[in-house]
Amino acid sequence: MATDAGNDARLKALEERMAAYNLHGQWATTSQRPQRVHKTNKGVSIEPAPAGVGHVWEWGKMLPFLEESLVALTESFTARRTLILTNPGLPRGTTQTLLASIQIIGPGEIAWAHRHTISAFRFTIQGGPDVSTVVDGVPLVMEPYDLVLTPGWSWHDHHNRSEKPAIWLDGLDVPLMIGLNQIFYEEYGEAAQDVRGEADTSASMLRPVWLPADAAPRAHRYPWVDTLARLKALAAGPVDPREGIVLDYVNPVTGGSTLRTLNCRVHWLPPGFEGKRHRRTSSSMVFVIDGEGVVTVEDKDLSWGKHDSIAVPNWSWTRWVNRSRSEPALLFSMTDMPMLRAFGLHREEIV
Ligand code: 1HN
Repeated sequence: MATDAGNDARLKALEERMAAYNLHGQWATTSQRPQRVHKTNKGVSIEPAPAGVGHVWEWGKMLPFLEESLVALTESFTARRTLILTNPGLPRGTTQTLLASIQIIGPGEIAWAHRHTISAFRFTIQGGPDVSTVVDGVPLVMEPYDLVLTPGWSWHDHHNRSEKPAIWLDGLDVPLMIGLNQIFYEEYGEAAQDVRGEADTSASMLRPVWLPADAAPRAHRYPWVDTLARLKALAAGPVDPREGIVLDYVNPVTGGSTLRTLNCRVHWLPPGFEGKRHRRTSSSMVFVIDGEGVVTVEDKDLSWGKHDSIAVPNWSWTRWVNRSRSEPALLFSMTDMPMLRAFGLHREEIV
């Protein structure tokens, strides 16, 4: 902005008097946002800079912490014994909108019933027929790699009736809810809910008439046997050049994204797969079900292996490679695409 010296003094005096009245000229604001400013021949052009960095949490390093937390925090009661994957480039959260954590509960333990406006899911790592989450009275079994939804404001308590610790990945929209200042939280008042429904997943397709048609997505379980069978059936077919064979976990009630704010996907990278470089305005967190490879995030090559967790920030150039020449790699991911799509903000570039 061009001003002469005389006007400068006048403008400065005006700004000071305005500031005393809680007013600030837009011309004088400096951005606190992570952003990249480009000067083109037409003028200034701004794009977001990725918030946080690409990062891998290795399973082999995480497991000892988890096991020690089981001894150090003998009972979790109303809290959760869950280790939050905090992005080294952010004050909180795994990405700017998503939070992932790894939770462990001991044999015979209950993580007490509560509900919150935060939407969440559990992706089982170590589970079985005697591990479950009760969601709004409906018990959902957690076999390895089953996905279980705990939609915003649904009551949920976790149970381990097996002989060994149960472990799963929690995925939640915590940073977004904090940013919007929309956190409501309530304890049930008892450790566990009464079981009201059948474990049958079709229960989530039967909606009580007193709930509005667009009621929040209900309790639901996606058994891994079904997911794997679907992946295998499609494995010989066409492959997405960025991420191999990709399946969305569709919400059975809305037909839309897995939860209102976040989406879950499963990916099959064929042996030797070398994905195309791409970037999206959404951010994601990826959990390695099986396999090994490299993901390049911006200018960093990050190696990953079985059960590692990976943060991929928004608008960062990303490239997936399956290092094995003989085995596919299987990835589970969550993204904040539904939040962005709701406001028409989802963009993507591929090279
Ligand atoms: C939470 O309520 C659970 O219900 C898990 O199991 C992880 C991380 C942050 C905030 C609340 C749960 C969580 C959480």
